Amino acid sequence: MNQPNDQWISEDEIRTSFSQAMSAMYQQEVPQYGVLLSLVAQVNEQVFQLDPALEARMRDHDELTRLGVERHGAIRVGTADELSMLRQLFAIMGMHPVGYYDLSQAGVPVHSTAFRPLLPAALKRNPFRLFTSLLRLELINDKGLRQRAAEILAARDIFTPECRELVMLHQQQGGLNARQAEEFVTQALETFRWHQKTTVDSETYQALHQQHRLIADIVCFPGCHINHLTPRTLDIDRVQALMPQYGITPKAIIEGPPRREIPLLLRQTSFKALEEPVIFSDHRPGTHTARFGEIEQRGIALTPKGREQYDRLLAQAGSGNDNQQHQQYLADVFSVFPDDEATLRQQKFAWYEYALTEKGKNRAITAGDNIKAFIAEGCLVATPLMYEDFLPVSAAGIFQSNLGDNPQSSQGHASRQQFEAALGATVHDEMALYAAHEYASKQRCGLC
Ligand code: OOG
Ligand code: NI
Repeated sequence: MNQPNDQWISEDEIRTSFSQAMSAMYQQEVPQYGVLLSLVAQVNEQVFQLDPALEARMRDHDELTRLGVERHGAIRVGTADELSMLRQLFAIMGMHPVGYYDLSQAGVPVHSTAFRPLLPAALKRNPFRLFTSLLRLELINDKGLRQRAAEILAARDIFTPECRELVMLHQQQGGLNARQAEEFVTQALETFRWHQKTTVDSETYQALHQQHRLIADIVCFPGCHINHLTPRTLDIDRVQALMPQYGITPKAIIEGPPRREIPLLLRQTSFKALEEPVIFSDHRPGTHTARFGEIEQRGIALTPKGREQYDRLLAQAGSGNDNQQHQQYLADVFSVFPDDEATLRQQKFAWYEYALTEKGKNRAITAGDNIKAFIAEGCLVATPLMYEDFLPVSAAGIFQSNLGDNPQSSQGHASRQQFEAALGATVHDEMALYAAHEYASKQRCGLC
């Protein structure tokens, strides 16, 4: 068993350096991402100007630190070995696989998880997450092409030798010192860098591209380039409306729930993927379209009961032709969903963190005491938990908005077992994490 060692750099620090390095690299690679970052920062500032109480509340709950650094990204890998190596690499930064997302239902030949911090303290420091998808080669129906793709993938190593060594070193000694941690960030970043040169000739690229655009994206390059990074806004409707003024064309509709008094789960929108020049291995020039930008607005985490209702209402609302119409449909359908903190809590639709006030600390509280009464008396406060995960229907919408105008299909069914076998670990259940957070807070208050 490895002992903690005070010369080791903490997971939180390594994750923060890595997320910063990734953001700097992506700003250079995709300048529109930099524009989006400043637009989001500007709108967040305006939101605080209009609603100083929100800023004060976020400051009180130590939520401002994460807002400034918060982003998620997405990557796609081709093999089980790549996925399991990523798991080991992200573990060094305190990022672990949470949730299983089956995208094959939506015609996208991948299944996914999100690597993210698990515990409240780490999430507060920096909640950096990476939505990570694994190609499902078995969904390529042309046998010859499937074989070819497998061979191409088997021949590449998306990790530098130094990165592999540092991951092993970490496993042996139980941590990384400052110099090693810095080198680790530099080496790990290489896996996610964009490469203009493909590993395949133009004919192979075309054949894979024709099968599915995503397959070409995953198979034909020497690394697993980061395909977007997403800052968190406090007003997604405003950013969506302002994007064109900043030379950015947003996708038609905002995914997820409608605008609410108490923001729910996750709302997302993206800008279209760029057409970028590439050079095939036979020296022919071409283009590849994969990398884009996205913004998100995060809200309250729902319990299984609340989530079931969300999924039902979302399916009922369907999809409008344009964003305005779509948001109107959603707002109408979601009018039956509670929209105040107390009702969401009392009906057990959402997760909360409980804390005693000064007054509450002087009271004897026992398990089974009435939470509602304590809150009313000013002895207890309940703060909603933020949703830290993703939504499969929204993710499918984001994938599809970047797959061009002719949707390609691929039939499949969820295969969580197969995904976990490739990952070399089981994925954490996100609901269990929220439940544990709520339970621990109740325990601290003496409520259970
Ligand atoms: C991932 C798309 C999903 C999200 O925010 O839901 C996603 C991808 O395009 O690789 O990032
Ligand atoms: Ni995303």
